[in-house]
Amino acid sequence: MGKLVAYHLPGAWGLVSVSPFCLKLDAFLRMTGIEHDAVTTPTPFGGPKRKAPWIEHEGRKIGDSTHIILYLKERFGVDPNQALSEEQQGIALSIQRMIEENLYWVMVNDRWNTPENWPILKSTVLGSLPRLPRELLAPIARRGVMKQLAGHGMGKHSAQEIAAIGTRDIDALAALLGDKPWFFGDEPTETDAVAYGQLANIHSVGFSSPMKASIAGHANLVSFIERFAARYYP
Ligand SMILES: N[C@@H](CCC(=O)N[C@@H](CS)C(=O)NCC(=O)O)C(=O)O
Repeated sequence: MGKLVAYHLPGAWGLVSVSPFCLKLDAFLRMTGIEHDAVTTPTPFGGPKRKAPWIEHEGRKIGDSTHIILYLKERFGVDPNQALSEEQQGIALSIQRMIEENLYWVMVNDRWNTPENWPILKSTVLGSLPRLPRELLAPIARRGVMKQLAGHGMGKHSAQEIAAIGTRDIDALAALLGDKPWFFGDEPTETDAVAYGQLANIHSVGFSSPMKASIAGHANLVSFIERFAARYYP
C-alpha cells in the first residue's frame, strides 16, 4: 500500500488544526490508526478543490474530508461506524450535516465577521504566513469568506440571530450526547471525530463568542472535548 499524506491547515490554541474539517480528518486518522504523514500547509490552494484538507495516495489527490473518509474506509478497510444500526447511521449523517453545513458557518461568522475577533484570527489562522504575504492576503481572504457567508445565507442574519442559530445546534448536540461518553455510547465513532473537530474549534479559540459560552454552559460537551483530546491528542 502506498504512502498516505494528509494536508492540513496549521494549528493554534492547542489544536492540531484551526480548520474543523482538517481536525476531523486528523482525528479520524488517529481513531483508525491509519499510517500516514500529516503535512501542514499555510493555505488550501494546493488541494484539488482549493479547500483543506486533502490527501495524496498512490498518485491521486482527493479533496473534501467526507470524500476522503469514504475513500479511506474502503481502501484501508476501517469503519468506526460499523457497529451502528441503520437508524443510528442516519442520525450520524444528520448530526454531521448539522455541524458541517450549519454550525460551521456560525463559527466562520464568529471568526471572520466579528470586528473584535479579526486581529486575533489574522495572527492565528493566517499566522503561519510570513508578515508581508499575510498582510496582502488577509483582506482578500476576508472578502472571499464574507462572500461565502452571504452566499450560504448565514451572513444575511443579524449577530443575534446567528447566535441563536448556533445555540440551538449546540443545545441539540448536548441533548444528543446526554450522559454518554461518546455520541453513540461506550465506543467512539466517526461522529465523535466530526463533533470534536468543530466543537474544539469553537471552545478553544483565543476570543469569546456566543458559541463558546454556549458550549461552556454544557458540562457534558466540555467533558466530551476533554475526553477526546485526552484519548487522541495526549
Ligand atoms: N466540505 C469540505 C469543506 C472544507 C473547507 O471548507 N475547508 C476550509 C477550511 S475550514 C477551506 O479550505 N476554505 C478555503 C476556501 O473556501 O477558500 C470538507 O469537508 O473538507
